[in-house]
Amino acid sequence: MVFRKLPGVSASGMGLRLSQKFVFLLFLSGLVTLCFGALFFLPDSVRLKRIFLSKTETQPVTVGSENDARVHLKRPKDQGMTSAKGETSTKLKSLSRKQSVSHEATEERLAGGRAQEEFTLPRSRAESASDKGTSLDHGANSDTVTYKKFRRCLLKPPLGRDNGKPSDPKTDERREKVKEMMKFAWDNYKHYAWGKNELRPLTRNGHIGNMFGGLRGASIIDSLDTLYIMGLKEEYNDAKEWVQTSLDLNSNGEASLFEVNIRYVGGLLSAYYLTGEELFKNKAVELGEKLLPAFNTPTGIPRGVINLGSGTSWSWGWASAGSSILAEFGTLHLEFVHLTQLSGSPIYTEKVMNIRKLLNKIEKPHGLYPNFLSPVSGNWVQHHVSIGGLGDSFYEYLIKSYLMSDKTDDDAKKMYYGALEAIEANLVQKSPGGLTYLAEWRGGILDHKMGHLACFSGGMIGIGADDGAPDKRQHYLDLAAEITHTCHESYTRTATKLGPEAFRFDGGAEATATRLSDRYYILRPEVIESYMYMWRLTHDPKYREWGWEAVEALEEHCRVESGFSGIRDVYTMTVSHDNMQQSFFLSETLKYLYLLFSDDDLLPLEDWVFNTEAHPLPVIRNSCLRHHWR
Ligand code: DMJ
Repeated sequence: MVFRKLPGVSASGMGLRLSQKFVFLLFLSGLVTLCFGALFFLPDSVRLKRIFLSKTETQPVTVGSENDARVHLKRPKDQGMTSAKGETSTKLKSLSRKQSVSHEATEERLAGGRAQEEFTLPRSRAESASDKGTSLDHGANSDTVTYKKFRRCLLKPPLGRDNGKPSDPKTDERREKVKEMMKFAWDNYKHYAWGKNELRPLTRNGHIGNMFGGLRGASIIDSLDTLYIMGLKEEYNDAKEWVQTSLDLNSNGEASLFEVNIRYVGGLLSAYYLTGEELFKNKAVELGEKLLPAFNTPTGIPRGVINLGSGTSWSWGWASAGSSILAEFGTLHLEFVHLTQLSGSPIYTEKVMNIRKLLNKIEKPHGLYPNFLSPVSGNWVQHHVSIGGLGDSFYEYLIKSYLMSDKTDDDAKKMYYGALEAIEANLVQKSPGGLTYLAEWRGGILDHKMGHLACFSGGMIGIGADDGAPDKRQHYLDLAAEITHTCHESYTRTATKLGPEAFRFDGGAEATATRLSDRYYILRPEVIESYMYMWRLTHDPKYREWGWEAVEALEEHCRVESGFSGIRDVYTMTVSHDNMQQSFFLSETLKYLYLLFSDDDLLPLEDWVFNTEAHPLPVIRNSCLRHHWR
């Protein structure tokens, strides 16, 4: 290399000065890099960090971006089957949720994210404004779980390798059919009932109802995640835009605490966790705050109804002696724990832990949890026990709290298996025809009736089987399969091949409705929900076949010109429609069907727990969130 000679400086002297300068510059740039790198180790609350790094934190995250590229996709080769008892017993496909989290980029990971990238809307002014509009300071608490951290602590990409597309063409065709049903239900809602809570498909108008305290758009909030996982991009974007511009949380009406929580809070939370859109998180937390006054009772057990504007709360008029309902106050845990995660405020978790504590302490008749409890005295009001309506999702949230806590919530685990033992000892029955069912219990007297709502329990007992006592695991899986079989029987014994609201096992009846008032079907998901879980757990093809029977029946009897409708009598072929497309049809029934015909890597059960309205919420891996991430 030739240096041009400067006056008065020898070539060797110039070389020395240059190398000194070079070393100095090197040192300086090293120092700058170190300082900048150190920012990542500061807590989120430090101002300097927010100034330098806040932009990347608040961008909607798209799969395949640098945020996700580090999530390692470790596809478990099907984990060992636990030994089957005999030919008739169902085999358990073990679901280990304890895999380690690794963070390398893989091609599979990137492939899994393509669809999501295309979903991301440009951030509009309305959204940016709304991001700033909530009363809680989401960025100010160092415990706040950022979206990046959360994504890095998942074991697998949420949408799988190829959005869960099954390799088998027949299954894929069935999945496409379900997607078409969703689009049809959505398009009609959009056309005739946009912004209202539900579609009335016969009269082609909207229904508002009185469950949501003046909140609107229940079908929109309930559909966000379903549209998203199905890849219905335009529809998802319309739904998101409606949330941005029209979801008004400042309503002043009387709402069911339970319904607002499972549909609105749950729907917004899962939309946030799937997409990373801050808008959904902020709306969820803003709404969560409005629900808090319902807990202002002498025991902290919330009342069932709350005025979202004034915060006044009271019990349902039909609930005896001003009591609160087990399935209502017992179905808040999953959402409220996530509200604490996202807001950094412990209050949500404190509220639901207080409910848990009281229920754990109180004396239980035969180990059972009655459906009515006084929020004033903290005592049971009546001894009616049911795994169907009034009780159902309380049990569901116990096992799901345990799973969602990355299997660290031992109280929930103990309470769930304790309750299950009591249910087995007191409610599980075998009919003369050999069908296993769950009766209801009234102060020690059995009512041999099982509601459609109770059919979720096949799935619940199935997902809890693996964590039961080692000698009980296969038994629980068999019990789950038997209950799911009974619920399927209740469908096969009707003219329409759809199941009644309640069926009985007395007076010669076997899984059949004996009263006129129990013969209706309102597009409920519970039976299909159990097919989906049992499919994931066993891969027995009969569950997909049963799901397909339901699709055909829905198409034949519930599809009308402008949407889907419930029917008044499942036992007659000349159906009478009830003129209501329930929002849970879009959120649950069609989502579970879609998952049933998808590969297991679409919303893998190792990472996701579904709330009782089928909104997926991620497992919280505290050790990963706390320690591993910078
Ligand atoms: C849904 O809103 C939820 O599944 C709830 O837990 C029970 N009822 C409906 C569906 O049937």
